[in-house]
Amino acid sequence: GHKGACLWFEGLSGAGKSTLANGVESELFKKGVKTFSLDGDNVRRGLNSDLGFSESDRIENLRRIGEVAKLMCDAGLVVTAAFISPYKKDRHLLRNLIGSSFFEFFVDTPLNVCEQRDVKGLYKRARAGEIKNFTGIDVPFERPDNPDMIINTVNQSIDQSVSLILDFIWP
Ligand code: GGZ
Repeated sequence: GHKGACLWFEGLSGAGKSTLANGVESELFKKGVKTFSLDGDNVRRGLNSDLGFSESDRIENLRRIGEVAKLMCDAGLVVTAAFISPYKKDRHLLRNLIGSSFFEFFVDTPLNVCEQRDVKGLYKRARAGEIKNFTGIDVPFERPDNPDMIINTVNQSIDQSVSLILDFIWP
């Protein structure tokens, strides 16, 4: 069997984190690798349904996800996690928790591009003041200093990024 790993995708809402995680997951599936994907849709509705978007709730959100990812990793799964993860401190904690099988992919899509895409109309609502504490609008995203890879979704296709990620994990 293969060794577990945690592939962590961070960046703004609408940056393309889930799309990339899904792309990586389907390539791994073809190779017979067992994966599990964690994202807002499956975690914030269940395990973390008591949490919102205040700073302390986000910290707790990521802490719990990290613990779950670690368990799955220990079970030999390749876990993909797609969360904004806006604070440096929490990303450091995750790396310390999970250790050498933690890989950090910064999906570096600029705010103006995410805002133009606005797939879910959330930026529009945040600009209108209907959503408070929206990352990139009225609360910050702290750019990582040293991610394992920076992914450019503007000049590079999803397929190209997915291949680079796979080459990086299994050279
Ligand atoms: C940021 C928000 C907010 C606020 C709801 N700020 O594009 P989406 O919709 O599907 O992804 C975003 C998701 C962010 O949740 P995370 O668990 O990834 O965030 S964190 O890592 O900071 O805990 C967005 C939606 O939830 N959403 N309100 N105020 N994104």
